[in-house]
Amino acid sequence: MTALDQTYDIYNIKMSQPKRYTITAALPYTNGPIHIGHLAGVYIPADIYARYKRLTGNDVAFICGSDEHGVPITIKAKKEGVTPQDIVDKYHAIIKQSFEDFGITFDNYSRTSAKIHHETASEFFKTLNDKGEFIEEVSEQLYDAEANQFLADRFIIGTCPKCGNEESYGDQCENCGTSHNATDLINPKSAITGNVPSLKETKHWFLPLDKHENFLKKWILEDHKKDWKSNVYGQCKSWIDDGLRPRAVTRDLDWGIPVPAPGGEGKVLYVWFDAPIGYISATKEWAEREGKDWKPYWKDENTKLLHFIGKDNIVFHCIIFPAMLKAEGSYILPDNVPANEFLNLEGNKLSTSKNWAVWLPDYLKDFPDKQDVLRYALTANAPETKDNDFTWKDFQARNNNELVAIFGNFINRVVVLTNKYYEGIVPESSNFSEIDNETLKKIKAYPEVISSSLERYRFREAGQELMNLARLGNKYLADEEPWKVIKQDEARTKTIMFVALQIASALATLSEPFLPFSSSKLKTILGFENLTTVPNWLDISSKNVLLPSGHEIGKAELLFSKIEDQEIQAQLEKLEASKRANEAANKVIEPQKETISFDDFTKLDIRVGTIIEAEKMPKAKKLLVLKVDTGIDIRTIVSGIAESFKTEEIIGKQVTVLINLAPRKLRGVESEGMILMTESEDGKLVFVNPDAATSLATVANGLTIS
Ligand code: B3M
Ligand code: ZN
Repeated sequence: MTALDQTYDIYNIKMSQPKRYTITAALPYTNGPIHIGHLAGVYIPADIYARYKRLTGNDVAFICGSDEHGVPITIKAKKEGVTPQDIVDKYHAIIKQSFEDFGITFDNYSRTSAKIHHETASEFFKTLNDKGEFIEEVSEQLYDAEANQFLADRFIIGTCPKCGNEESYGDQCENCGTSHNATDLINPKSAITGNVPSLKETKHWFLPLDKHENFLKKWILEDHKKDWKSNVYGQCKSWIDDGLRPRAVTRDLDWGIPVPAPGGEGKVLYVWFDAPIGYISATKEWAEREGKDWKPYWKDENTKLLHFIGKDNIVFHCIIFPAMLKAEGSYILPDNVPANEFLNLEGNKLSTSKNWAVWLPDYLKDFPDKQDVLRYALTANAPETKDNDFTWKDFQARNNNELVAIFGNFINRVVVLTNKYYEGIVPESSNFSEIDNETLKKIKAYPEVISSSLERYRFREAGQELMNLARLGNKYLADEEPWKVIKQDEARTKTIMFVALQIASALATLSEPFLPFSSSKLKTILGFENLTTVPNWLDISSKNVLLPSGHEIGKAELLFSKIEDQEIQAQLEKLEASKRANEAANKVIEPQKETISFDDFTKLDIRVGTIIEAEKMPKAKKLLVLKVDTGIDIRTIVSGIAESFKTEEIIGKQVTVLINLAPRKLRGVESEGMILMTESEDGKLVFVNPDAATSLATVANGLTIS
């Protein structure tokens, strides 16, 4: 905590002084579009926070950009036969567009291939090098002789020494989150050739984390024990407890920022060395454009620096980057790193390689005006303290039962009735009842209630509090029933509508960080642009009237619309279909088996038979017990097709049978032959069909033993 925070209660925003905030969101790797997991974990909370800080009068620099170096990008380029620059150009544009589409209000979205970043990162490295903050060391690193290349980071796959995951990368295990050196991996293999690597000597620059251990211990384990989230604190503690070791910050690669030091030829900065400096470069770029000075945002002790990230980035933002900043000496350190856990999708881990994801460009195609719905559903389900699951059913329920039925319904009633009774003019109020006074008092408390959640990075809670304000509005109307009262008491009806309009105005303002598109629509409906003073966040708790009598509002417009069951079903089917297509695309095509002689072939006695009975084999998922009429006899054949066919659909079916296969017992049942099966293009098991005009020679090609 800075001295300023101790003077002003940070949870009491009325008293707090405007501050300067540098808010960063993890720079996405530019090797693919972004999906809902990224949005939920990093960009939505960061945007809510940045918007909220701006609305409460603070000076905010909200910074992000594309992370364009690193091995995943070179791997993708290799796969597609294009240059790494082609890859980053393509995805930088797509990702930037997605952020704009979802209303993420970065002050600057830069990229690490920008000149200003190359210069800033090189300078940073040189400063540390000149100060003697690195160790230069020749060591043995993993080398792929066939690819003629050192194997850094994701070019190497092996068993994680900590959790035993066999698919860990050289720099980090995605299963347990541990960050390690490539040489720590057990059974390492080259991701390029699959070869077992050899060791070869090479020189690198190492950041001696052990040298910073005392500082890190005090700064994290003592100073931030209370205010950092427990998942973040816990990861840092276990890292420090395991003992800190020097980490190489250079790599033998050709894609990245060249090492600016003698002997650095052919080497680049490690992506995790340059990427966080990207936050600084992006701030510089923004300040230059805006005619501002960038330095206070990174060097003034009164600035709050916050990093919004996912849990796999914790060590880099809490240990390595702070050690770099400390070693450099002129920078502030992060005040907080509110990292989130992971979001799952329909019960499974989000996965780019398995195409188990909802990509933002795809979502927008299907729901072109529902950005706020996704923002809301992801906030309501944010993986703040543990991994969480996104389901399309929950998404639908959040929309239909909350946004439409509570928020939208309340606004609609207020606007329709105001137009109907008073031609859209806010009526005069008279004699507030006890309930009115209580309701007006409750409205005043909301900014602080929501702020208090946001200040503690509890975005789910904050989003629910916002919905509670809409609930308050709905309940007020349901209890006061202006549509009934108007028949007997005009003055009372006016007061009820006046109060309801104040709730609507508070909602318009307080919803802005969460539902920016709907908030702006609602402000237009309420005619905010014609107000002399537009209510801001702080006004709501201090002013008695937000929308004055005599002010004219606009016509009703739907803020949210119902999502039907078929739309949800379509999304579920789309997800399954893309997973299947991906499995088919990744299917390994078996090489041709050894040639057999014609004599061998003629030994096979293949006939057309008819299935006359079919039963499931008890306690066996895959097996069916069939009775097949072969033309010479009726025999039992056990076939492993139970997962692809129902018993009733195959009875009477003509099939191709190999009848002179030596009998074999399967689960105690003797099988006297084999039904010939093959796979269709989409990977489904199909019978080798005796009706089709296929010669046995082609049929036999690709037979599956079933
Ligand atoms: N690009 C990792 C990631 O996308 C990385 C973040 C960099 S933040 C400086 O998970
Ligand atoms: Zn692991």
